[in-house]
Amino acid sequence: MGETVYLLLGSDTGDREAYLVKAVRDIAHYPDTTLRQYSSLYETEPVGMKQPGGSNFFNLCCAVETTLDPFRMLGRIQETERSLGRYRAPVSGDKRRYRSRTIDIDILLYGGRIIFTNELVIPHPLLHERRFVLTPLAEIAAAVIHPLFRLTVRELNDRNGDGHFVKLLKTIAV
Ligand code: PH2
Ligand code: MG
Ligand code: MG
Repeated sequence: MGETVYLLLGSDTGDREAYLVKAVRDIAHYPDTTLRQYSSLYETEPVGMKQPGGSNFFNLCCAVETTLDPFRMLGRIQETERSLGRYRAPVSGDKRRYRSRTIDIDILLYGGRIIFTNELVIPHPLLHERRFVLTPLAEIAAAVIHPLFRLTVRELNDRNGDGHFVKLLKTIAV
C-alpha cells in the first residue's frame, strides 16, 4: 500500500484539453504508481500571469497511489512536463508571476506529509487559497484534511479563496 498523492494539472496554451489528457495518461504509467481518480475538466481564470490577455486555464486534479518517494515523483513529473513541451526560462525575474505553459503539474498533497525544501514544498503553499485548485480537488478529495490548516478540502473550498472564476466544463475520459 502506497500513499495517496493529489496532483493539480494546468494548461493555458495550445490544445489545453489534449495536454491534460496526455499528462494524466503519462502519470498512469509511472512505476510503482496507480491512477485512482481524476476530476472533471474546469476552465479557470488565470491568476498571477506575467502577460495579461492570455487564454483561460484548463485545470483538473488527479489522485494516485504510489510508493515513489516525493522527490522521485517530482522527477517523473518534470519529465512529463518536458515531454509535453513545457518551457522553463533559465532565470526568471519575478517569481510571483507566471508564464504561459503547455502543461504544469504540481504536487498538492502527499499523504499527510509536510515537506519544506528549496526543491519541493508540500502541501503546495498556495493550495488553500486558490479556487482553481480547491474546486477540482474538492470533487475527488472533499474530506481529505490539509495537514497544516487541519481543515478539509471542502471547508477550504467553501471559503471561496481568491474569488477568481472556476467553471465546470465537462467530465473527460483518459
Ligand atoms: N497556475 C499558475 C498560475 N496561475 N491560474 C489558473 N487559473 N490555473 C493555473 O493552473 C495556474 C494559474 C502557476 O502554476
Ligand atoms: Mg503551478
Ligand atoms: Mg509547477
